[in-house]
Amino acid sequence: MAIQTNGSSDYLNKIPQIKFTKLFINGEFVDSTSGKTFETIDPRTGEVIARVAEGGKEDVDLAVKAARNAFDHGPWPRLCGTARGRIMMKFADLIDENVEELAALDTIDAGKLFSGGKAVDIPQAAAFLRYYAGAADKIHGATLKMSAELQAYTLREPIGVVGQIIPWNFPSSMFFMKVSPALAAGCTMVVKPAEQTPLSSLYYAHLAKLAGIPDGVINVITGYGQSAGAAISSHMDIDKVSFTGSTEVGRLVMQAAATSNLKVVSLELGGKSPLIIFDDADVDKAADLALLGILYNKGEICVASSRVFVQEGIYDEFVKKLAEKAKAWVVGDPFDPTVRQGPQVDKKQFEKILSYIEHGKREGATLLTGGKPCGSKGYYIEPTIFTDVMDNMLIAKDEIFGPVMSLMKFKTIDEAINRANATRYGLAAGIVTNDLNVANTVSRSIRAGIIWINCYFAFDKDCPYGGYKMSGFGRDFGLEALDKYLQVKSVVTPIYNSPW
Ligand code: TXE
Repeated sequence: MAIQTNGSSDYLNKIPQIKFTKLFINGEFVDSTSGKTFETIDPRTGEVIARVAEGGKEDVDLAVKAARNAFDHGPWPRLCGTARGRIMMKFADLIDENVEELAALDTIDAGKLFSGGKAVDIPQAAAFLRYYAGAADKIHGATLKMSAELQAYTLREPIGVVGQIIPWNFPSSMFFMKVSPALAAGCTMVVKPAEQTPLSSLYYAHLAKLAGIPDGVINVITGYGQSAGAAISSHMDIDKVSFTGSTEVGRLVMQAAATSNLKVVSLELGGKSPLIIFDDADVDKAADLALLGILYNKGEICVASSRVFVQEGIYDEFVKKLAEKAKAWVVGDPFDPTVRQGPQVDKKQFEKILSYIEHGKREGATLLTGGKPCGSKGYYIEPTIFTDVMDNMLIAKDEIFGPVMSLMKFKTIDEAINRANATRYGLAAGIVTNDLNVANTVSRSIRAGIIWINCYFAFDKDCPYGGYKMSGFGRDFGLEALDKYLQVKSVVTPIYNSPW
């Protein structure tokens, strides 16, 4: 399969100048203490885009010191919620003014579709800020009538200095999914973007300053996970760490939190989400949904529907439709508006996906479509669908995080539920049926944080999602995410005539 470019050089106009490559500490862009830098690579070509400051433990220490000072002595946690909200709204407006440039940064850094960045990721980043800005002045405690002698009220206070460790698949949405509720709560923070995608985070640091976020409230440390990331999760002066990434690293983050200062942890980890399609489904629509569920963002999404279960009555027809649609799916330069799938984020991820494909072939699954890289440069992979997949094959068990679907046939509703639940993960699930009883039964029976009925990836900032089982704990989105950055203090007082 060849990759598509629209043949014109229009996209060259979209390639942004790289303006920010240094660490952002206490409101200033600074070099790393060691002076080290690392390369960030364009996955469309494998070429270097820029060198970015490589933050290490010393830099995390400086950032935490700034965040601690801003929390203990600065205005941010002490401002009334309305004032915090107003500054957050300004921050969102600045994002709106720079949508194209920000989308282009994520395209060259992560291989994400430029059209998707403009229409979804960047507007969503601003939408997160506005949603939580609106909540900033509605953070209330409760009044408790305790006994004849005592009464109490509760205060919901910001948790303190937060470490935010971010993955590379949604550099902009993830940044604001984490930063927005923390800002609304009145926290200060040290953000570590993934080493593959540091560019937009640094741009957001610049916009935060322009918006009037006080120095020290948002610090951005670019660098590697084993050094900068580990320094955050083991830091003695960070009160909470919020992590999104692999289950393996999630475990390390939790261990580091336990052996340092027992900081509060929330984890959003991997998934192997099932999409269950019943006999009464519209086959054409169901095939579209299944394809979107695995190919959106080139399969680099934690809730990808990587296991598709199809009921036996429509299985053959479904397979035929799916193959036709997958073959027509356009892979190519993510700046090209007709392309639906860009390159995988980096060489490591590209090779990991290809090795799972080889494993699938060796395990005896049948390749329906794809199975190979495409193009002569960059990290592009064909939309790949395996049939004849058994539940115990590695491709059906592990998170591949790429455009690779495992397709399986089932007979009964109970079988579908049992097989869908036979995974260590529990992030999301999809159900396609017009039968309300089936939809309700299955959605109650699946152990996952979000269930989509007759839709997929139907996210909204107001609708919480997160993991069951080894997909982590804590919820992103909605007011549940705000709670992660707050803690409750009870204030107890005797009442008149009390023996106290
Ligand atoms: O993730 P890592 P990787 C899954 C997906 C993917 C696999 C590996 O299956 O193929 O993970 O991707 C930081 N202490 N997901 O290796 O390493 C790291 O710098 C503290 C699912 O890129 O988990 C980055 O900022 N931090 C996922 C972040 O953790 C550490 C999104 C994620 O990187 C660290 C991404 C350490 N010891 C990958 N080591 C999702 N749930 O959406 C690394 N990091």
